[in-house]
Amino acid sequence: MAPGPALTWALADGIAVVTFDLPGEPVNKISRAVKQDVLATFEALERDAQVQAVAFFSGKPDTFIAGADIEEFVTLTSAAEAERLSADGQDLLERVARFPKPIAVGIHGACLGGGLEFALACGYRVASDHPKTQLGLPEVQLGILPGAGGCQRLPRLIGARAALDMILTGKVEPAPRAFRLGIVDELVHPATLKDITLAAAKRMAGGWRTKRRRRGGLVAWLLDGNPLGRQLVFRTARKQVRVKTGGNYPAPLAALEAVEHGLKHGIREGLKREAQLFGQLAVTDVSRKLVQIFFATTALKKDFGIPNPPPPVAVRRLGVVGAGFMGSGIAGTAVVQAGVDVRMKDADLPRVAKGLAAAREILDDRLKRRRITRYEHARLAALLSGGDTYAGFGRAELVIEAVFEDLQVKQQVLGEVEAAIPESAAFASNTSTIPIHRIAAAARRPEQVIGMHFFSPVARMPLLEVIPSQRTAPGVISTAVAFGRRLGKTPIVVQDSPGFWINRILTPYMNEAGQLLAAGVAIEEMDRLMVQFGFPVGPITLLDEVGMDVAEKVAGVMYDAFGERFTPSPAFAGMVKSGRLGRKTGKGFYTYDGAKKGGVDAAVYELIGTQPNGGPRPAEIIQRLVLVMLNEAARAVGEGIVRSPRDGDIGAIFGFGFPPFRGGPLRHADDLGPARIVGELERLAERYGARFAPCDVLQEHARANTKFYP
Ligand code: T1G
Repeated sequence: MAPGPALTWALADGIAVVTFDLPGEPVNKISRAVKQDVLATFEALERDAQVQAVAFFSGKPDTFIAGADIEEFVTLTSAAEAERLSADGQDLLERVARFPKPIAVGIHGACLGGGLEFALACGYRVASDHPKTQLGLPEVQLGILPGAGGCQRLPRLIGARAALDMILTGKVEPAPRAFRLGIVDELVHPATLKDITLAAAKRMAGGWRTKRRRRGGLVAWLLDGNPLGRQLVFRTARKQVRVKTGGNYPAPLAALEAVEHGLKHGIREGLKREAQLFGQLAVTDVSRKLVQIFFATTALKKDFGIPNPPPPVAVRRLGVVGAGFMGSGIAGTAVVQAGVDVRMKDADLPRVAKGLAAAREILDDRLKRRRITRYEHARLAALLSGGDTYAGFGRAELVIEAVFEDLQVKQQVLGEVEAAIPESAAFASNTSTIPIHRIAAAARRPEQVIGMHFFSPVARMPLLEVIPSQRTAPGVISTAVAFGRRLGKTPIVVQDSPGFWINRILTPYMNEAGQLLAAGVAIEEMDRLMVQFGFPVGPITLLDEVGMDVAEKVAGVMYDAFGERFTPSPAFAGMVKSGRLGRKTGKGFYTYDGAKKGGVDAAVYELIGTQPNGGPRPAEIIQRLVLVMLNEAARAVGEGIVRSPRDGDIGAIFGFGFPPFRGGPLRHADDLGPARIVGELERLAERYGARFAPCDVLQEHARANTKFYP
């Protein structure tokens, strides 16, 4: 079988230097064709007597191997076919693991899924100490499990606990941590990766083999090293997974079973069970949805939201006005993610100092979690500065304001910033509701004004709404989108309309939560039901996190803009008056002891004038909350608030945690079926009012039997 084009090799002093470089593809991925190629190449290497050992590298600049070709999953039609795909992958890597000549692998860039499984099948792993070199088995994030031996080889290499920690979360480890865990044998400077890997192959050709010691000392021996200890590990992990997934994501439990089965019954039985479980998972609707989200997010990585986007301006200095919770979050994230110079400004120095300290906490947290070194921490901290004047703004390419959510205040800041920055610089508002054209109405250079709406906490929330006004220059749009990506965010470009996308669809949901409270639904019951539905937290907890004052402000702006349909719930009014703003004031609907959240504060029922005596049945509670959101989402799509259902769904998932396994509000609407939704909404409208009246878009889909996704 002639070797395919993806793998090439050359002999160097008895070492076959193999390079994997998939032609025409930005990343290396293992498709059926590549598997054939690998098999043919290894046959040739085995046959060639001059080959004493193999050194394996990627020819790609930033990726080693990104895993199996995810596009092949989409075509799978049965669990049996998927099981076959997994078993084929296992057979290939079994061939590599049993190859009669030693294999050393040099890893630079992303080494994920089947890519790491390949490396685990090799005899020696060298990794470059570079931010791009990341290792992990992220399969559960695609609703599947590591199906090419990863559930067998990783636990045997680093112990059950450390392996489960990676496999059950799908988290990706930077190279230094992968070295500390024992996944890679050597961590080297990128420039020396090739030589050191070749040297290792040479040593192995001479019979040398590395001695790997089990890490973690006595605890590791007690827990990982014997069946009893492992039983405890699996029991604990199973409990944690059930709580975390809420039973909505079958992959982590299946992966746990594949690991446990293999450690109990041996690698052969483990591989069989692994392939079986992979087969079952790969054809589930959950996996299909998560794979759709993967491709949507990778497509969004290249999409600037406008046709023919001009090249973005590279932001080297960022100005941030407003050193409060959002401003300091933006400043800290900009320094740690993009490494840009950040100048903060607020009304007085004590506020600036507080903001700088909060921004530095984001760096401290990265240091504590060993994501950056002490040296990097010091270097990045030096990029942060601030004052109570606009000194230093003269060199900024971009300024983001995060001041009080008030039009006049924002217009005043805009005027001050325009006077301090170069004409070519852009001004972005972090407003969450106020239309950008209204803020820009006071601008001298309205074409340089745009909205960049971050979500709290900024360092953790992945979504960024980029909102151009009609007058915003295309170059400012691409600059905002590109800068958002450098902050590690997924930007979606949305229309300049009150509440943009996220608050447009979230506000009716929050108002309905207020209506249900007033109808006697208990706070913890409502939150429990929506967590069960798949949200990370329920609507009432979310209100406490966001802050009742912010929620009230948003609800007011939305009511002014859209009228009766957005009537704020009377239940919430008393909260702000009584100073119960939520977590930030230590009391809201729930009690808080410092950062620790307590139970519901029963006193709020009296405050909002209701008693938790039941209200509608659970199914109707969920239905009212979800359908009022889907209805508004459909209406907003009809108005072009988002450019595609894809952007809308990714926005809702990344913006406020709409359940990923449901694919987002618009995919979920497609699954429920527009006709059924219209019927239910009409029933709810009759009973509870016009806010449930089905929108034209849904009625049209119902009439034409069409969906958001063709
Ligand atoms: N399969 C198919 N296409 C892939 C791919 C993959 N594994 N990885 C990337 N792409 C495409 C992507 O869609 C995009 O396409 C282009 O490559 C560049 O990607 C048996 C079964 C590697 C960190 O989950 O995390 O192995 O838009 O824009 O920002 O156990 O891509 O150009 O047409 O994202 O530099 C497990 C997925 C698979 C890793 C690079 N692997 N990939 O990020 O580029 S399951 C993963 C990533 C598995 C085994 C199982 C990232 C990246 P297009 P990009 P990037």
